[in-house]
Amino acid sequence: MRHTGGVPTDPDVPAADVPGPGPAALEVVRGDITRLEVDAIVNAANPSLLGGGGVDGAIHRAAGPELLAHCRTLGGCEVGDAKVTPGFRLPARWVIHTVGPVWRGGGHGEAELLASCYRTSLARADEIGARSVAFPAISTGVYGYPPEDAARVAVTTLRSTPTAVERVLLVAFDDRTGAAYRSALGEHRGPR
Ligand code: AR6
Repeated sequence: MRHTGGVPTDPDVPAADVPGPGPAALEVVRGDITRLEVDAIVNAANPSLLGGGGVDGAIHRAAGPELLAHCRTLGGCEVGDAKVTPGFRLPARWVIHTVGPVWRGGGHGEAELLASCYRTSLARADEIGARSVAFPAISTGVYGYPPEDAARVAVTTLRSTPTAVERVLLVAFDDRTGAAYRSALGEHRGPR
């Protein structure tokens, strides 16, 4: 018999408070992903995996040159896929590098490719046994994906993907992204 918080539940009747298959906790945090003490951080990389601007540049700077040396051995990464490296000098033990789609108006499979980034990153996190994972707002910077649309894809995909990851941090580097996540999560903050 299943137990929820010490209360016995009928195994044949799904309890209303049984969470979905996704991570138990989805939290919005403001700031620099490279500072976070989590098991794994996700990088919004490009197909070469050899570094770039935005969060990718920040992660490479903080991790040190060993990261680029390691990435050179990986043979790049397809859009929607993800590959793992150590975190080297980062507080995070691992970096999960994923490649988001470039926004081309929304009619070129962008949403499915972005969802695949979140799903595949969770799968990689499960492979390495990560329990806490921080995501940047993949594709919403240089790649031009509208933050509100991207936040909906992120939240919907994370909530519906079976995983052993317990805690996901959605890292907002700016106010617009933070608001987009709160709205996608169904949270509302005071009159503004
Ligand atoms: N911590 C958290 N989020 C950050 C940080 C940081 N330190 N720095 C930027 N962001 P982007 P993309 C936010 O452009 O759109 C690179 O050159 C940023 O404000 O980093 O997927 C790669 O090599 C935005 O909300 O990634 C690729 O060529 C989000 O991270 C290309 O950019 C994503 O913006 C990928 O573009």
